Amino acid sequence: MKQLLFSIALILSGVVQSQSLNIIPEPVSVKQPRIAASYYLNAGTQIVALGSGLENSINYLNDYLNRFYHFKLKVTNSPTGNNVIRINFERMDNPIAGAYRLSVDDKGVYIAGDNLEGVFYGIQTLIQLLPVPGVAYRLPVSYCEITDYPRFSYRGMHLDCSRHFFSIDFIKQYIDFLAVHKMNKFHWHLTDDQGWRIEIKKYPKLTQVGGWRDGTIIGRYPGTGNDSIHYGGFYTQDQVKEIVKYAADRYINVIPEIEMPGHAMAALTAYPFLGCTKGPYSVQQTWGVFDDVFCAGNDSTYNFLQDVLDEVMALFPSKYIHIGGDECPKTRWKKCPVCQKRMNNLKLKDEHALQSYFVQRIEKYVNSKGRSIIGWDEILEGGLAPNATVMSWRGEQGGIDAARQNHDVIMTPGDWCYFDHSQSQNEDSVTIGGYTPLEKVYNYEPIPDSLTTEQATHILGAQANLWTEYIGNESKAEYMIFPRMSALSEVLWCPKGSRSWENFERKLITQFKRYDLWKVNYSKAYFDLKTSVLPSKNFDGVLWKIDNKFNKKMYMKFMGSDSIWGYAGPQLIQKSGVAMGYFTIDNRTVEVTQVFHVNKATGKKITLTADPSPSYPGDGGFTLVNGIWNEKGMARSSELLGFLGKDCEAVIDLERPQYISTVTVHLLKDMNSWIWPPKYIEVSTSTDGVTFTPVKKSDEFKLINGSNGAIKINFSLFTTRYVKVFMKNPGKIPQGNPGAGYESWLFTDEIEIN
Ligand code: TNX
Repeated sequence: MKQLLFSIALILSGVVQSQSLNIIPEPVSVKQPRIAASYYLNAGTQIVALGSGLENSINYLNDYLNRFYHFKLKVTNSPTGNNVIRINFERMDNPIAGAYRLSVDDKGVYIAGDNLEGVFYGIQTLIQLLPVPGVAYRLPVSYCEITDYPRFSYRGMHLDCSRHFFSIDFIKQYIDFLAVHKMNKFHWHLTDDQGWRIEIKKYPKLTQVGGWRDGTIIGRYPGTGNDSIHYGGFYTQDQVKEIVKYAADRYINVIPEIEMPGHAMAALTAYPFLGCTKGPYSVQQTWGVFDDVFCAGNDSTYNFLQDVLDEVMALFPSKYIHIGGDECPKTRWKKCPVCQKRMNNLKLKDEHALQSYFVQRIEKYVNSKGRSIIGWDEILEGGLAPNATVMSWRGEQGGIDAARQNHDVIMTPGDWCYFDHSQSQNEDSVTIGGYTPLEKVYNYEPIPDSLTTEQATHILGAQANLWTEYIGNESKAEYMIFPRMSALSEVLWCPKGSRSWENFERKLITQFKRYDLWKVNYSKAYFDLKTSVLPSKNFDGVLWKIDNKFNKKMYMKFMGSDSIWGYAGPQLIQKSGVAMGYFTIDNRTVEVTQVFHVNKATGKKITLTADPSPSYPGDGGFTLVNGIWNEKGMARSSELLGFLGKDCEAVIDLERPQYISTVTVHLLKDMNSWIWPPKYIEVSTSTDGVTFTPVKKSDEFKLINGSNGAIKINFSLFTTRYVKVFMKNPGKIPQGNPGAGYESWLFTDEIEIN
């Protein structure tokens, strides 16, 4: 009865906000009739195009229908009957191109765009009104009235084709992914240390030599070896033209990025005269930042880059040319007589000013050809080039600073927009690290609160970056962007404050079916079980808590045993092994496993003398005795405690005197990320927890795998109740290492006592 009343109420309530439609990004306004009804699109539907230049939109619709529903529509100016899609223009005067109106009723479908983009987006919306999965000859389209327009003018996706090379076919597919999400900027990262990917006629060695490397590291940096496989590829100028046209037909602007002055090893390898030391150089087989960069002193560098940019600008009609500007070490410039001479002549105060000179000189050239530069936020250091647009990637601050200096900004802050980060805490494949789940992307707000209304107008939009160090194939690339790209599309399109995560979650179920229809790979992390480890009240083990957001019944088992039981609350774990939890939803089984390493310290009372850094707090001291080793480097930083320039000292109470013979401290070592093992560790013991006697010290750090390692101290068997473990921070990073002169990080994840 209650339900009946509810449905009557719904029928009478008039317009409903898109509660049954599944359009992503959500349109600005959706009205549906009181009583749901549908128009049916079929092979007899005719398209009437009332304006000129509408071929792109019509072709797109027909290609989509043909691919996924196996029929096409006829275009005519003299339709018979009401089975018609009418396409037209209507002035809507939205400041940003792309506004449209769409209505579906008994007279068929009507789409009117404010301009060509608008029509195209109207077609995208119509496509999303079609049933999924495809293959039906009569497609119901719900009656509705939609008015829609974008919030931001820059709605972008980036793809790094240097670290790994992607085929022209995949680039086209990627552009189609943008199109269906009503995105309009494709940032094509074409050059870097690991490969130069764009043919430049005047300098053929850039691709002949710079396009290839003789191997790639295996696994996460620094890697477990090198695969020694000759790897590379490049895009010919004809292929580039093909991509630019393909994108333009979808109202997508391709912005090429030619990296300078850093990330230049591939170019230097091809033409060693471009570097300060003149080589020899090699195309890099590992990831990171390299000291050899374009020489900023020699005019020949600038002449070369201008020649390259001439060819690039001839290929890409884009107003923006991205010139990189990030992560440029000044090591070589400091020693290079030509760079130093230039600094002297120009009275530049330091190498940052030299970088600024470099970027400004290139900007002047690009501007002289009627184009503008975009640079990563490092271009703020040492003085911003006068007309540059800043891409803020090291957080939001670069964007805020640039907007305050009245420069345009594109937001790509790592925490929300780096799609090379993991989206699941149970990620099995290697990623660069970080944790950027779907909901986090969805809740991103590109305009920082601290900007005035006037400054906020400089935020043109945002973009997600797909760096491909650990993305070696198309399927992985799809997995990393989906479904996060769908979330980002709402961030960029929907009016501020109108987004609804609940509504997005509802639409996701259909969106997953669309991905299936397109046959693309995507992450199922949305369904993930949430897990946590908690202290047990009696210090007799740890509790494993699992949760799902769908209120589904969950089950548990221990691997290697046949018994399965219904999960009834946090499970006490008292022995080492692999625990597994799972549930089923929508015919899929979602499972999670956790390896526990139980020892005498596990779950015991622990006190830290000083807190870890607020950036890496873990669960405080408990993290060191929770029975979980961090087996994924920085990728799972919630499992670690980080101390910046500070020592770590922990006291564990074993509750009663116990025999012990080893203490093992699990640690991380990744000098490129400024993470060093402790100078030494020292174990002290006590019977009362007050007076401690030092027992043994050790500095014998052993790498176990990747960046994970440990220091283990062996004793001859003795008894103690309290164990104090002191880890000495190694202090300032020595010269000749990344981050030299800065405080080093000490990272630990477990203290094991046996
Ligand atoms: C930083 S973002 C880089 C890239 C890496 C990326 C990995 C930026 C301007 N530079 O070279 O691929 O981190 O997340």
